[in-house]
Amino acid sequence: MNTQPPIYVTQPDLPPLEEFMPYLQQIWDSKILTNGGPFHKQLEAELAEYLGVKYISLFTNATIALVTALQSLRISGEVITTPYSFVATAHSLLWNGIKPVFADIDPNTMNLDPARIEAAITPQTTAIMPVHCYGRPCDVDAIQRIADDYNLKVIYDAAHAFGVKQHGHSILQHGDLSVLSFHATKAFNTFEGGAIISPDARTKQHIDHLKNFGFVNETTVVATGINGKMSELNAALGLLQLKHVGKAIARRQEIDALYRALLADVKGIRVLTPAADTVANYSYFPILVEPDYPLSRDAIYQQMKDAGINGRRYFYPLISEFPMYRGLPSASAAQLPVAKEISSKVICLPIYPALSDEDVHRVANLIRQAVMPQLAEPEVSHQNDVAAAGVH
Ligand code: T4K
Repeated sequence: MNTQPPIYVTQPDLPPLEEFMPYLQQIWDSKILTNGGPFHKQLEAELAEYLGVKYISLFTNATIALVTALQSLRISGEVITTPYSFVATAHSLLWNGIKPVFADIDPNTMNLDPARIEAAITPQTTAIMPVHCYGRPCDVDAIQRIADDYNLKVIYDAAHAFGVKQHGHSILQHGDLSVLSFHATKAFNTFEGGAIISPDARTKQHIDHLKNFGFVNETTVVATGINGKMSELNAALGLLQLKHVGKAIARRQEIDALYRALLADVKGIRVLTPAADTVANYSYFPILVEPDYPLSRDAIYQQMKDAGINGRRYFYPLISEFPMYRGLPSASAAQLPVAKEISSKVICLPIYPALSDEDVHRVANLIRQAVMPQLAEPEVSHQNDVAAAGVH
């Protein structure tokens, strides 16, 4: 019987509580709790600086931000999106009365395959909603070319892509809008939270009106807005988290490198190649359980669970398999063979700053044991493991 404490796929990173007390004191003194208070303004400014973007609007969560992003661009008709994501991506379309059209993914990036996007365009298509899945950048140039050719908007679900850069620039600068999540399970969390990145001040202003019921002043409402505002409590936490997030991502990177080293020689376990010229945030560590591994994906997943190691099958089932989507013509498995296959092979392993090296070894050992029962551990030191994996 397993007696070790359970490990979860993630655990939120939290700053020392005493560091948060002065922020709480300020909120209690000022009694400004929400509606664009001082912490909200400061977090927008500091995040813009940290992320290398100009215009950011904070939200209560990424789902409301996605719904609002679509509203702000008046998207209607059909939107091409990925089935390989968290269900909020497609739900944001249905909440706007938009028909999702699923296109298949690329087997290496696990993001929308540009060729499949182009093949899915109809006269009703108005936009593309790609996801930077696991924070791995989409093929942003190819997607923009398609959008330009067919006059389509691009709204990136960048829920996983906090701080991700490619070719020296923020990945959030692409498309018409990008949406971040600051949920408890993300690389940067404000308990709940999210944001929209806009390309210009005018778009940001419109989005800021939309997230505040459409008010522009005390008596004027210019749009059918919603309440998507981030509270001062969440914004204050965000300011403090920002001071620690660099260290947290650095620790994630070490864990990523250690997993890579420990799993490199395990037959039947595929680890994703790091994206080229990319600064990653290491928020997920997906592995693919291939047919030459001695156990099925679900069997090893269950063995992990029995041992108290709670990986997650992100993203299984596919969004297109949920009841509100499976009747769509684009949802049939025959049209989405790559997504279907990846979804049947994936397990996201635990990765978060507080995860110890010992626990990483515990996870990797369990996966190794099915292949090499006599040699659970590779005979190299941790230092060498990390060096061999090539920290990227
Ligand atoms: N777009 C994409 C691509 C997304 O991945 C997401 C969210 C969204 C949009 C929407 O963003 P938000 O509206 O949430 O801002 C989790 C998250 O709830 C969800 O935010 C996330 N994606 C998704 C990928 O993962 P679950 O159902 O797996 O969460 P849950 O509660 O099972 O948490 C996973 C593990 O994390 C737990 O086993 C333990 C740990 N945990 C979780 C929470 C919430 C904690 O230790 N503390 C906590 O407070 O969906």
